[in-house]
Amino acid sequence: MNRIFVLIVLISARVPFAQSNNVNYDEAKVPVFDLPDPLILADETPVLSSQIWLEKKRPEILTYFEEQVYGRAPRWEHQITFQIREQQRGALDGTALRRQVRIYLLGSTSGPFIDLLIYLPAGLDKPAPLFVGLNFYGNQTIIDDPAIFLPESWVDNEPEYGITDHKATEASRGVREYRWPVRQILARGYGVAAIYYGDIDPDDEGRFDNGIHPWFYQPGQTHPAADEWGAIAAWAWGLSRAMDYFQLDADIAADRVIVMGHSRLGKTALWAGATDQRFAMAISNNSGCGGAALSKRRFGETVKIINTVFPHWFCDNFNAFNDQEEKLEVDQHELIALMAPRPVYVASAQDDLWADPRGEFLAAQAASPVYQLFGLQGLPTEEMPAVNTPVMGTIGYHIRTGVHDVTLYDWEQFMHFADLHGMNR
Ligand code: GTR
Repeated sequence: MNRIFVLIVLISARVPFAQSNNVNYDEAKVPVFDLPDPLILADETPVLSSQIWLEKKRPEILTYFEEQVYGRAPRWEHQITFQIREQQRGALDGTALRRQVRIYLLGSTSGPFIDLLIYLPAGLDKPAPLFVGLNFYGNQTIIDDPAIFLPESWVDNEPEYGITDHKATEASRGVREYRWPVRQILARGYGVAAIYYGDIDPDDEGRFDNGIHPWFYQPGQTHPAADEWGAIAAWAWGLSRAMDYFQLDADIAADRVIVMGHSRLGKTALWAGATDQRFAMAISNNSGCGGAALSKRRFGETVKIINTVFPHWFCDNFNAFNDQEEKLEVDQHELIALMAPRPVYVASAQDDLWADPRGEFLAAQAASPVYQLFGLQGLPTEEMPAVNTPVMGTIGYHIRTGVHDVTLYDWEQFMHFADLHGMNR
């Protein structure tokens, strides 16, 4: 009863925020703000080389994001174990090798696990590069393949997919196929790996008594400390555990794993790329506030809104910046810069003003000086490009027509960008 009440309050909390006049969609009302310079150390010494960036500035920025924004993930001291539950050569009408792996996160079958679904191009004579991404409703949603195991963890209700009691359903097979063009990706020589994000931490608002967090609590602890991981950091950590597996699978080119995510999972993809340099490339699709969009612009979704509606996504310290973005010592261009010198792609959608497309572009642009330190071109444009006109340096960006979503157009750019950077060599 209580839980239902809390849920209703939280759901209705989204409506006034989204429709409130307080949400700024007017460029003229963007406050004047100073972006932190990624090439100046906290003690004001300039960062003059890629070596100083890597040794001093990068850790400084990463630590700030860890302690004030996403929360620190615990150190990983367990031996990962994995079990190949199923595999089939000739899956998807002969075009794929399908492998389903259960990763035991604490190394024991009695502990928590995540289920990893992998498709690799059939008949490859060398390890395959791959795109890995989290999904919202289970691995079975990304393609209509009856062999995919349904998740066993909590799933958000979605009556349209037949999910009404927080359990994944047969009816949800393939319902998100339009976001995951698996066959096209395979035809381009890339693999696809999927994880249901709720296997790592269910996205049920405000709760920290389920998912991975409790496994790391100190005796008596019931909630992460103010600088400890929220849900986004946990999801990113889960992606790293998949990366642990990729390094052990001889069919996968572990040096060319591309982490991709949409929306809250786009925020997660960027954080995964920042915290785990084994990811060769990161792609943020419509990630917005707390992802690729600059917080200090206060355009569309703001720090206060996101912390109020999704109190479990970031660490508690992040609340100190509600309506006080000017106090942040970093901004999201520096999250993007944490990818350097690895390629990173930011995708916006024209009608997705909530995610602040212009703020996403400006962040990608403001990350460029860090790439230049490495002798690389960051984002090769001064001006925000026209819609459906991607720009690709070592940082790539496009804004496409349409709404908050992942489309085939987006994927075509991601694959092209990956090709440009030799991911499929
Ligand atoms: C929205 C949220 C965004 C974005 C999106 C999603 O409600 O305000 O930050 O993450 O959800 O993940 O679908």
